Amino acid sequence: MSEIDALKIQLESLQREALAAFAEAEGLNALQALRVHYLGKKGALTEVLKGVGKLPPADRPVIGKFVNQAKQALAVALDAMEVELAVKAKAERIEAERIDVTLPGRNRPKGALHPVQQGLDELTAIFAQMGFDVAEGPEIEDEFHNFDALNIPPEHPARAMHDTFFIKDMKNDEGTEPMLLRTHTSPVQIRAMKRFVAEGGEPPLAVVAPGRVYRCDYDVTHSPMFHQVEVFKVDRDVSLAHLKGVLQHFLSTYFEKDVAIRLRPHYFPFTEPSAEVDIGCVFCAGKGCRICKGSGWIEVLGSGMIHPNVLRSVGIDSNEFSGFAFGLGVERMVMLKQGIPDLRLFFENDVRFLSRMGVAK
Ligand code: 2U9
Repeated sequence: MSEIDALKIQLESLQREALAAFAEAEGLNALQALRVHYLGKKGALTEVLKGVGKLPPADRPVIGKFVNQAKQALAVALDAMEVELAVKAKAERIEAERIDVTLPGRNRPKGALHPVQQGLDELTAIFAQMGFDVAEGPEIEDEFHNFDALNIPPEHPARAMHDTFFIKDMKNDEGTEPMLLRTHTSPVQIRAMKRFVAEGGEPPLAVVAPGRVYRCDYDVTHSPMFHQVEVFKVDRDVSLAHLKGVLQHFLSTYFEKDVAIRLRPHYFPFTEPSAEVDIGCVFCAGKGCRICKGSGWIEVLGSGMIHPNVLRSVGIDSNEFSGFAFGLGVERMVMLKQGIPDLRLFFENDVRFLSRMGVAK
């Protein structure tokens, strides 16, 4: 066999082998490796070309043309295969990333205010709607605003009853008063009245004071931190009848029905006369049940006519003006309205409870 025929056969077999390898290439990287292997500078075809040098010069153009045709054929086959593999790779990627747009969306739990905050807002709004100004004040108070100004002098048993958290080694700015965590929101009312008088105001003055209060007390019905809403109105000729009218409107609005109310005489140092206020039991409509202990009535708040000493302590003339005041525990009101059996549920932050109350619905 002539040298040139041997080279031709070698080339044909190389071409067959290459085309078969291209057809079986697994991916674009493998194909690129094959391109280098057959057509690269040190590739198989180049090796064959080296043999051309050994041919007689007359034969060289013939075999040169043959080699170029083989090169061309391999390049075309590689390009075609590359397109095929790229299309396949894209199709696979699309399949892998496929999303079903008809699936329903994932529900994200919705947040909401804590039930106590919802209660505070709801209660405050009722009074704001009736024309009471909303006032807030410091949770760390001095003894004067928390006790003395409210007709609770030192040694008064009411001070002991409040189970106060005193703040060790802390005095007011003047260095004259011990400091404490307020045991009720009444000091906010005192500050509101004092500011009003200092600014030359003349009653009427009507204020609602919502907020957090503290007492060193912890059992089934008491938490060391709880919330109050306190309300007062001062004007000429304010009477118990005004108190009763405001209470009737407030309690019927809050409980969303015509509740019966009754005032029972009581004692508070800051009001005279004082009364505890009951509503007809919202659970048994007055028939008597476990919640109202068979009485048909539930105690909801404390109230009275502001004591002349309290008015005097803020510079309001008690001969000219009178006022009513009342205070309520927010947790208790929310428990009664929502039928919550245990005060501690408010503070445990168990999502099963919170979600029933409007959080994470
Ligand atoms: C001023 C004058 C008088 C507010 C009042 C009560 C009666 C009362 C309790 C209810 C449940 C507190 O949260 S509770 O434990 N409050 O019984 N509060 S009269 O009297 C005031 C307030 C401010 C200047």
